[in-house]
Amino acid sequence: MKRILVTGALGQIGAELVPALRARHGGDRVVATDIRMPARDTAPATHDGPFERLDCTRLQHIHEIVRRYDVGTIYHLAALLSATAEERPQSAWDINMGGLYRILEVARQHRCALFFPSSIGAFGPTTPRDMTPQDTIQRPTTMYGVTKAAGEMLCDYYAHRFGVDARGLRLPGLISYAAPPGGGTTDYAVHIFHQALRYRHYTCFLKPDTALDMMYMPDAVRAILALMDADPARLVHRNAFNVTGMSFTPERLAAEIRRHIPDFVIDYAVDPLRQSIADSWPRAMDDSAARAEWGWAPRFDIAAMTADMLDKLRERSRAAP
Ligand code: AKB
Repeated sequence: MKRILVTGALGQIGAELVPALRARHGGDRVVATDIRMPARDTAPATHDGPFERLDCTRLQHIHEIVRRYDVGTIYHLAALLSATAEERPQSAWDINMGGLYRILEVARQHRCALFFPSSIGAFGPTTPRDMTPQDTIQRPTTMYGVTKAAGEMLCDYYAHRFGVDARGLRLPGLISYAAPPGGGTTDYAVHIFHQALRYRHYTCFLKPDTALDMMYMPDAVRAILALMDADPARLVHRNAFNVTGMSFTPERLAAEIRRHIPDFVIDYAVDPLRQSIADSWPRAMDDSAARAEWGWAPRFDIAAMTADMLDKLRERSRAAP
């Protein structure tokens, strides 16, 4: 059996996708890579299987790793997130677009299947924000969104023109306990849990009534695996499927946390950059294409996610030395 390559393996998705892939296929069959070296003893991506340092803008190095490990499927997670991409738009273009283009070229030449995570960021202020359709207006106003919308089209192009089995999801904001997100607009929905447990207080960078589409990471990992397992004959879209788990505002999430930590307090210091990005994104997407074409259904709503996040973070802090 050919091996699986994961780029950006030390990031928020990789930290949970790599262990899930290793549990399914065996540790040595999943090659975790990242531009960073892992901090000693802390990164699950480096346990039970190979880890390689990889800069996805270096074409020859990607070829070399794919050849050396006999890779058949690539999960390309390496990217800058929305707020960082807005601060460093030129680097975001090089990393997000340049990286994807090189990965697609390697996939074409080595006949690899590819997973590409797009995002709610691929939409913009002229897109319907509620029940955002699968096929609709895409005029993003951020560099992150430009790279995600163009990335979706590039994946479709490689699928139709060269027969690369490129599949992908439009992921909402992801909430997870295993690894922190970095540089995103939806990151508040992770930071709030850490601060609630530690200080009973969180200062949010978005306005209290900013509704955004969100998903708990176990659902995201299930969605990625289910899409990659799906029968290609049933896939009408193949790439850039809307998937959603829940939609909430900061004040709604704070109220849910208060059901477990009654003295938790939230206040607000709005960051204009991240607020303007959030205001251009969907509040809730219509994921009926994913449901119909490959059987997608989320398991976690805001109540189940909040209870599980708090349990898991408490367990981790008890286990910490
Ligand atoms: C971000 O906030 O940039 C990401 C995303 C929604 O794509 N979490």
